[in-house]
Amino acid sequence: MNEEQKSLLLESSSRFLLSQGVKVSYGTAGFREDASILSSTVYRVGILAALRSLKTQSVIGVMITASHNKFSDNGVKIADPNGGMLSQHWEPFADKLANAPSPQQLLQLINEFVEKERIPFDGVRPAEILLGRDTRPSGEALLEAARQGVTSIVGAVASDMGILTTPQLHWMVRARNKGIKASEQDYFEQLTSSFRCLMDLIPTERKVFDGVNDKLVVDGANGVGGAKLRILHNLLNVLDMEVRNSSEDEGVLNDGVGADYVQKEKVAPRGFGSKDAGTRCASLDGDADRLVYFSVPPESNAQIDLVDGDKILSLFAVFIREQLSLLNEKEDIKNCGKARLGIVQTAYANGASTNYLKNLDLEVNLTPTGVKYLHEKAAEFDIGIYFEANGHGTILFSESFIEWLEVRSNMLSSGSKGSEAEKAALRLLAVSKLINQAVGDALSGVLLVEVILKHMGWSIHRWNELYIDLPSRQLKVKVADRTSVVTANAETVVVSPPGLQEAINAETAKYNQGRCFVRPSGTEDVVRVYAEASTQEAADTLANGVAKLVDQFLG
Ligand code: 16G
Ligand code: MG
Repeated sequence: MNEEQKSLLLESSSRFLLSQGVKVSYGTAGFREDASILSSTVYRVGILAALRSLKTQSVIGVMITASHNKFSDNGVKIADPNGGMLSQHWEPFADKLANAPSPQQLLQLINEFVEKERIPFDGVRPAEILLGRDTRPSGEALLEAARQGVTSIVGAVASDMGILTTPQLHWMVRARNKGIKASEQDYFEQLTSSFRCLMDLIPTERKVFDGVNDKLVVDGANGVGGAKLRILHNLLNVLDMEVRNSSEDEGVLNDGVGADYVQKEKVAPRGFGSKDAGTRCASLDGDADRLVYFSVPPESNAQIDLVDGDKILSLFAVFIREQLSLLNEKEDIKNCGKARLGIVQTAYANGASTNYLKNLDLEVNLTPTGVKYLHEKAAEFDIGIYFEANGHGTILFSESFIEWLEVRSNMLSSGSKGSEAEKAALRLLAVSKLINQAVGDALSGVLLVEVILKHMGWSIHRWNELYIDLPSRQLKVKVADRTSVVTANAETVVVSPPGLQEAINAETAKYNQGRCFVRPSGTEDVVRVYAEASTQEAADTLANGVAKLVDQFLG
């Protein structure tokens, strides 16, 4: 770094001093705190993004959002060149940068890192960053802090992409780096055209819907996803869809609404009730990277029927598998019909879903919690489907498989009459365009679920009956130091403190179909307990028993 660069960093960082006593942590997917203390963090993430852009010679994204957290919080997520989460290799630097106590120490840290990583400061390709934010009022000032961080690197350019969902920004970063059109309009265009393509490919005999189950009502968490979904709905003009709880409506972001609330509490969000009994409903989280479905039972006060990420995954798996077997029927393309399909879940996946998928002869892999782990694993397959039970997930297609599908589908569009195999190739290609390849995206998820249900001729109830969830319970335990819990084997086993896993095993063995694990949260100062058993009462008692053990070992 030359002197001009050093003095620019010193000068701008003196405007974003770290508040006394504040310690922030990168966590699972970026920094998240009360918005009032975040400006120095976001400014520094701006610097980090610019350095990452120089290092990778690619466009990087910075998204200001705190997802499903309360209204007064905010946060920042970083999108890497492929649209995925920031490389884990850079996370420790992110932590150090965010907590550097003074401008001098910040400069020293950057200087050392730049040398260690050999980040080119030759000005050949200046850093380029796309900035986005959700609808939180604190977002505007924080976006400005990010912009100032970016522009404290000489020559770096920050483009404000406006109010977006998190997956839209990730999509744009990926598209920009692939050299394809990357505006919000292009995003909508790609989603609508691939959705229409899938609708047109629904077998004629299945095109008769019963009308009763056709309507979809979506809870937008009072956030950005609701507003964007309304735009998509208007553009499509074919879905019977109502969006409630959008940022344009009254109501507080994530307050008694949204996918996180619906999935964890198993209750209907605000604005939904017995009037919606039997209707197919869906819920997005605050930044629209999670999606769950549900239906409201006729009796008021009853729990909803939750159709969570595991069931969305199962629906996608059934559909993809059907298309692959259609491809397989044709002798000359057998090899590609045998494309490697992989499923990726976490330990939170309901045991009944994992059994169901294994019974379909699918390869099921477990990874630790957090999109970066699931995504990485799913990318190993020709088609990798990953989902967390909380509704975050997507379907990844390998470049080589997409190329192969393109060859098949070109043959079809150039006039040959479509065989079942060729239609299956076209469907898979359309899915690869509809479903976000960068990160889980509730908007593209809704469209894919809707068209698959129509393709199958299934109601939400038929879909929900693919398997019956085992009763489960999640609890959180406040402990002095959550980092003293260390896990292995995709968080299914505690290795430290010693003796805790043996105690959990002994407790779990008392229950029919019992399964239980504990892990430190990556986003909150707690240890989480998950328990599953053959009855709700048993799952509750098991979870409570293990929570007590955690307390004893760590309290
Ligand atoms: C973050 C993760 C999500 C994970 C959750 C777990 C991303 C984009 N988001 O929200 O995937 O399920 O953390 O939270 O990776 P926890 O560690 O507090 O249980
Ligand atoms: Mg989210």
